[in-house]
Amino acid sequence: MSPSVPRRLAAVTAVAVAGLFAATAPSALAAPGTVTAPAAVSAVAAAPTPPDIPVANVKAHLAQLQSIATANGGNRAHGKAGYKASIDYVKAKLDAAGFTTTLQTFTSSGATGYNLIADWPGGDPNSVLMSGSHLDSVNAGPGINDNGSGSAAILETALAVSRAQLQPTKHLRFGWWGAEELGMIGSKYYVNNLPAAEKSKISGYLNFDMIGSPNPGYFVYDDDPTIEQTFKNFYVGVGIPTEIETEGDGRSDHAPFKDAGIPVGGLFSGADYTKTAAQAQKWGGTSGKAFDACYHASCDTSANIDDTALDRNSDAIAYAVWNLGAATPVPPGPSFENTADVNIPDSPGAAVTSPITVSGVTGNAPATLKVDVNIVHTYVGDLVVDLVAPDGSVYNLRNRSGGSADNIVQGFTVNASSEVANGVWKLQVKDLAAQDTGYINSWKLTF
Ligand code: DTR
Ligand code: CA
Ligand code: ZN
Ligand code: ZN
Repeated sequence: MSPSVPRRLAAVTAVAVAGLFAATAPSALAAPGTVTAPAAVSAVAAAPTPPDIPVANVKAHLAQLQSIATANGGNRAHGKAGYKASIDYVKAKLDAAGFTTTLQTFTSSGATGYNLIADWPGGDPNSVLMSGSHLDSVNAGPGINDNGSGSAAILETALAVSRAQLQPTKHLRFGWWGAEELGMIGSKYYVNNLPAAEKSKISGYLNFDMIGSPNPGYFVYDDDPTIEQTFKNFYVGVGIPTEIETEGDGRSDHAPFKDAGIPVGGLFSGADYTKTAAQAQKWGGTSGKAFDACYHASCDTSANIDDTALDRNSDAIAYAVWNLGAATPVPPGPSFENTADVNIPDSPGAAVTSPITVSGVTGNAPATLKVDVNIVHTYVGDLVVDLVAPDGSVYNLRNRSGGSADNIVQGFTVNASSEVANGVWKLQVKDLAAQDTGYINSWKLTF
């Protein structure tokens, strides 16, 4: 039976080796509200390389939002003058840059709310990559980190798209949501009022809510694996370790999109949770202190921003928009393969293993570790197939399933985020029923 080492209840999902984003069905956004005619967009070759987003530009937008709050009772909350002034500021920048903007109105708590949707002309209208942030603050303060930071970063990314006259394969759309602090009212209104045919065109939604926290962490949403991998690839590239954002499910504007079956992802630098000593060790900052001690407070002002985190996350947003918007999706992380044949002794033989030595991967394995298995064997119902981590933890991939079918050629996604990546991983196979034999042909790990 199964080996003596502890068996983890593995979050293992057997997946076909699928495409990155499903192609989806035709035509442009049909959102309600007034539409401002776009400036003409000249056909210029798209810049394949993601740009560096000038953090000074992002901070200039934050300074404007701060001024707006100061001039309007100290906040930019739903239903208040400061929010509408914030929307007007962002819209003016986008109109001037050639975006097609739509102001969507809704009512919540007896006040008019506003969503701003901006479409970059061109790209495949059947495959829309959307980025969004809520623009409203709480009543208590100006909301510069929560969520001026996300709003300013995607605004500057949109302006960078215009500066580059980018011509991505996908159609790019950006959204600034109202009344998130009241319970994601604006984003829910947008998704709920999007016809089903329009929803199915959105190949991915990227959410950015608090990305400049003064005591920052670097968290990546663990939702769509491709989007998650894209952000992780960026941070591997700049040598910053990341963690999975675990408490964000349902807590920001990606939730309505996820509930509608749209692939989602995003970045987060932390709110009122406390930074641990281990996190301070890898990210700097102060352990035992909140990532953002001014969360939902009057002190969430222009001074409540870590410029480095804002800069890195803004660049990560551009990296994701350029790569996920491109025809060729972002390549997965590093992979390691063993193609040596290993015979599987017929029952009651011992389990056999095929080793892969992983090196050069920073930190832990991902929650979406890809395991591709190729086993030549008649009657695969005989077989128990496990992934064994370097510390001996066992993740069951198959347990005598498949009956009389022959051969296993299958991809699995394993949540191996608690395992150190580097070390010797093993594919372990045991034949538990007499007759029918075979061998491990090859297997591969992709991080
Ligand atoms: N609810 C958001 C802040 C927030 C708290 N946890 C997460 C996780 C992921 C994104 C955002 C958040 C707000 O107060 O706007
Ligand atoms: Ca930058
Ligand atoms: Zn908030
Ligand atoms: Zn927020």
